[in-house]
Amino acid sequence: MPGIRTDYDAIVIGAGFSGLGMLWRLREELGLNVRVFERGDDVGGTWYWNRYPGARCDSESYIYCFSFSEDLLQDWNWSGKYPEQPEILRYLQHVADRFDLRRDIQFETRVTAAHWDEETSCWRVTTDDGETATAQHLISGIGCISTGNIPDIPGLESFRGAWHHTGAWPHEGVDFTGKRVAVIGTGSSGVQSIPVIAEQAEHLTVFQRTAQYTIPARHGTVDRKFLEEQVKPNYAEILEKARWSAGGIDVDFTERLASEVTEEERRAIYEAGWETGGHRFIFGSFRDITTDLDSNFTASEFIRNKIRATVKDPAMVEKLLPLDHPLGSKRALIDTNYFETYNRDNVALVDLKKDPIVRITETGIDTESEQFDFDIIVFATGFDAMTGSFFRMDIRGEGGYELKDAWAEGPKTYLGLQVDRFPNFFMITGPGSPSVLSNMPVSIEQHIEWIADLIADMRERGVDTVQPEAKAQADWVQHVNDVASQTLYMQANSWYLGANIPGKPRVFMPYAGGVGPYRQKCVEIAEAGYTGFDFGESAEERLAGGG
Ligand code: N01
Repeated sequence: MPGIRTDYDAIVIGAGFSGLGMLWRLREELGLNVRVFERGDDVGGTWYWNRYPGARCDSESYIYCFSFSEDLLQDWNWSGKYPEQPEILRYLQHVADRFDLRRDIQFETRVTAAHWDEETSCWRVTTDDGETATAQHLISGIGCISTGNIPDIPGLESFRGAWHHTGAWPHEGVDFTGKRVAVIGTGSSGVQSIPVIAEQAEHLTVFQRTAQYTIPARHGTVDRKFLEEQVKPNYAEILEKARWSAGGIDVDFTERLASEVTEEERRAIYEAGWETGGHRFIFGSFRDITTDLDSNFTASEFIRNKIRATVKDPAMVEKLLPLDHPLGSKRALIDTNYFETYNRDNVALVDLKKDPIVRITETGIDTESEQFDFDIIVFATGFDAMTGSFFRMDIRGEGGYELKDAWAEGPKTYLGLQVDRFPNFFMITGPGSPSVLSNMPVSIEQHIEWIADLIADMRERGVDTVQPEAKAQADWVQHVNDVASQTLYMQANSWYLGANIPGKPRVFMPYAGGVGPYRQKCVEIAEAGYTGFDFGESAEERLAGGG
């Protein structure tokens, strides 16, 4: 083994899906000494923080899981068709307990800095308790969507009521009974929480900047028969199919084109998709919805007609109709009673494009034309996604090069896994990987396995360091852009592009080439001896060179 003396072989940041899986693999498969730092007081990551009402995942539960243990797959039983936040958190707690992971996790500890020490070829990690620890490898499991975006609206500090961001929800919950509530934002978190809050609050006012397409989730209890007869006996095949699919799920995308069928047939297909619900509405109806604007229009218009048919007040309908971006160019949404909620007497909707927020006052929110009084304001305003959580830490690579500077024009990575001049620093679901465009656990596990294999390979060869070659990284960044430019994603202001954060460079951050093709590239690169990666000298080479 290389002669590096460190406190740990690897330090992992975060104890969500990524951190837990990485810890298990490095410790149990490679026998490494690993430390995980987690800022929360328990495991769970996203599912620890996002406890807002209605929070659930929109991957179906049987596929939202770790695959590293067949026993775990067989033993765990989800109760909902889609897994709900409390249950996902219980699942991750169960994993932590079952595999005895907690003993290597230091909770309530935030990593504030990580500096590469060239002398000793290791990472020196500082935490908010002022301690430092060293490790040969530093692995980020901080998630892509974990730094909340609270818009800089003047006056928030003067508000005398309570306010909460969906991504940092109080553990004791929020009682909306008898309260006048504002929800700002209508992305995934807003669309999930608005119907639930409306049922409890005395009055709810939704502040909407962009009208959304959303499809009924048709959520319910899990189909036990399907689970017992079709999923459990075939888990290995199901997961293998998901690994090589476009989105990390085990369903076949249709090959049918919207232009190939008559209008009547098209409507019938959309109707059937609407009844089935969930994302199948998109990938089960026509292949070209997400690539061809004319085909996309047929699906968009179908949804607009559903809004017109569902919402009774024509003035409300006008505000709710998404007209300024194609379906699927922002994160696709699925919901339970979202549009129906706007038929309730206790719900109002403000169109911020016509009547923007001017300030928050002691008692509520002022828009250009109205004053509103509230007891509680909910910010469902999303996240400084993909890069924000990295920038909260002072990460410095070779020669003190700061990650903030390396990414000043937008994130630059090789495969979303590593950054040039940041040796032995790995990212699970980093920018430039398919992560957020996929069923996350499948993408997370692919990264975990790939990183662990690379570290094992380095140890076998007695190599101390690895980082991407500048050219390989530049080519990958170009490829990520080229692929994105062929999609409809470029036609909306979304957090994929950093458009939700004022001043953030407008760069499409995830890799839109699909989970399976991405996996294939990663496999080929590894099999060819890690093309595009630059390895430091092996111990043998150093000895031969007299070093
Ligand atoms: O955040 P978002 P999110 N003034 O950025 C609006 C995952 N997730 O927390 O569209 C007024 O999507 C903003 O408006 P606009 C999932 O990947 C998954 O909902 O930018 N409004 C938008 O309406 C998801 O995509 C699940 O014009 C402002 C909203 O706030 C990601 O997390 C559940 C504003 C933010 O929407 C983020 O979702 C939840 C401002 N200054 C989350 N700034 C599931 O799996 C922003 N907005 C189901």
